[in-house]
Amino acid sequence: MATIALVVSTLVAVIPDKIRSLIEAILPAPETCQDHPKLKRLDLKDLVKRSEGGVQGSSKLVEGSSAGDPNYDHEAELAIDYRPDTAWAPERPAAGLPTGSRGEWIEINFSQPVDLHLVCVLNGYTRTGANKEIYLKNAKLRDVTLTTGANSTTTTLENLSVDSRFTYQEVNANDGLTKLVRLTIDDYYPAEIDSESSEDTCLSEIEVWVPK
Ligand SMILES: [Ca+2]
Repeated sequence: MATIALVVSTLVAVIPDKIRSLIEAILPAPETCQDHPKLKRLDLKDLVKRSEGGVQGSSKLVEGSSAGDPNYDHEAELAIDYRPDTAWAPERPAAGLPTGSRGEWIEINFSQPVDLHLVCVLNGYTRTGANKEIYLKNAKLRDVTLTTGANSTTTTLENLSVDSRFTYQEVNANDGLTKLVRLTIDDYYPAEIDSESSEDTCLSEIEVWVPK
């Protein structure tokens, strides 16, 4: 399939513009986090604000006593606030229990079914400037299960380098109407720099895309 797509795209590149636009109009539109001419991103933050949707996590990390500060209080809403520098993270495992966040989840519920076509994530704790090291000091999602109603699909996310950390990644999803999108952490990439936050598995953003 990839070979056919390559041949078609090569042919499209060398033919006149008018014919090319006709061919592009009948080809299926790409549905990726970077190229989505026929899809739009649902404004999850606004849905939550209007009580037409809700987001929750299986747990949340609270560092110290700074409840309410997004640098320390990692609630699920921080994964839908369009800010790469804020992240949801489940609570740290209790001392003596296995390290990691396996089985923890973040879930988005809608009051009306949405026509799901694409789910994208900004993985890890994506900070800028001098704080970019924080990306390496926290764990990232590796294997995830996306559940929509009765359906579920699995994806292994890439372990992006610190320089590529702002790249959104696609999560495999079954297309179709759903009132639920749940992302469960099956496994994680450990932090690359040892620190007190090494056991925190972070998700900076999750997006849901539907037809325009
Ligand atoms: Ca965020």
